[in-house]
This record gives sequence, C-alpha cells and structure tokens, in this order.
Amino acid sequence: MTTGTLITVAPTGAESAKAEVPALPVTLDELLLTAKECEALGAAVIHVHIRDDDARPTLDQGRLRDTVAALRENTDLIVQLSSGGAVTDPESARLAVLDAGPDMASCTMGTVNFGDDVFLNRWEFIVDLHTRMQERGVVPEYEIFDLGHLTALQRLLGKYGLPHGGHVHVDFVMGVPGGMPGTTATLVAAQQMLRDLPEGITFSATGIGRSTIPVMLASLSTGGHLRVGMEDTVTYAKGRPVESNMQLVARAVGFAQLAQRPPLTTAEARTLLGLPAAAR
Ligand code: KMH
Ligand code: ZN
Repeated sequence: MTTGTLITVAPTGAESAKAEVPALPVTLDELLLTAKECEALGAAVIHVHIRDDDARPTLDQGRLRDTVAALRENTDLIVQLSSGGAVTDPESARLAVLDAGPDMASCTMGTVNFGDDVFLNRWEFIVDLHTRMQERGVVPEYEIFDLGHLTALQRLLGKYGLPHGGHVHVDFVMGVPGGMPGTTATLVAAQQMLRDLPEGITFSATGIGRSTIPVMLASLSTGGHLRVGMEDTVTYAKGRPVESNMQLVARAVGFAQLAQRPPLTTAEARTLLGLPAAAR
C-alpha cells in the first residue's frame, strides 16, 4: 500500500566547500535555521554532517553532542547522524558517532569508488556498526550506493539479526561516480532485489547532481521515499545554483503532493521507521 512520503533533508554533506557553495549550512546556527525551515516545509528526518570552525568536515564528539542536543531542543525532526563522515575519516571516529546518541545513524553497506576517492566500508566495520547500533537502540538507515550492497545487507541481517526497532529502511544513493547510476531502470532493479530482504522494508532514494529529478520521480512513482539536500545537489537547474536546502525540500514536497503522497509528519515517520514517539 502506498503511503505518504518520508522526506529526509541532507543539508551539508562532507564534500562541498563553503567557499564554493556559500549557501551551505556549516555552523550550528545555520544548521538549526535550515532544520527548522525544512521541518516547517515537510521534512521529517535530518541527515547530519557537521563542520569545524574552518568549515571543514569533522566528527568531533563535543560538536556532535551539541548538534544532537540543539536539534532536539529546536525541532521535532528525527536526528540521523552520518557515520560515513568524509572519505578520510578513520573507522574509530565513525563508530564513535554513535556516542552522541542520535535517533538514527547511516550505515553504508559496502565500499564504493567515490569520484576520485574510495569510500571504504569493510565487512567487519559494517558488522561492528550494525551490532553497536542494536546494542544502543540507534535505528540504522542502510546506505546503498551499488546493487551488491543489498546482497551485503541480506547477509548482515541473516547473520546478525534485524536492527533496533525491527524495521529495515534503506536509502539508495544513486549517481555517485563509481556507484550505481541514477536512472529509473536501476531503481526498479534495486527494488526487485528488496524482495529478498525482510517484508515491510522501505526505501528512500536520492540522485546525486543531475540525476536528482529523475530519481525523485522514479521513487515517488514506485512507492519510495525521498532524500534531498545540498549534500547531494548544489545545482537547482542548468546554470542555477541551489539557493538553500529549503528550495530543494519545497520542490520535493511539491512533487510528493502531485503524486498524492503528501509528506509524513515527524510522528508518522517515527512509526514508519520503528522509532519510539518523541519525548516532547
Ligand atoms: N561523505 C561520504 C563519503 C553517509 O553519510 O553515511 C559518505 C556519506 C555517507 O555521506
Ligand atoms: Zn551523508
């Protein structure tokens, strides 16, 4: 049965430089303003990467804790910390992200070429992340950059069991140079592979760069959910830089409404993802 649309905003990422993309939210104040405005538009989840005082990606524990606390204080958004970080981050720092106590964290299901870099996700690291999340009650979002990552997820769940909350949610990150392409045909192929995974599994999808719109339309028309934001797209249309994350969320909400699958509230999103109701 088709439901409303879970909208995740990924406002910052670790790849774009503030100097080149001035609208990128990099300070806590900028992130909070973005979060509040995106929530008001219809986002239910925020996928968070943070930056240091020089706007460089960081996994600093104090900053992560402050960020989680500030997002909880100022919004009802589901807080999903990136455990992917930047391609240069060590595994120990990526695992320590869980210590900041988010509602959710990302868990990438395999290594992938990432432009000219390599985004390394060894099997033992994935197992460690998955089992620590089970122990700490953090709900994972499994990031799928290539179709084989779904096979790895099947193996992970078969050997180590379901995530905390019992619900499995994946995010297809499509169009990364080195990963699966951001096309309708690939999304359909990926969905067919979901049949081998636990019943009730849900997915969202995001297309990097110019695959943003094709992936968004394909996801909506096949019952999927949406992730949008400046982590994935800094060009709104040919020759038009993105002005803000709100612009991307507003476009996603518009498409979702056209598809007669309006945005889920944060409470509805919590139910879908197997998270407990918010404390306040
Ligand atoms: N920044 C990428 C290397 C995640 O957040 O979990 C990894 C990434 C995935 O963005
Ligand atoms: Zn990310």
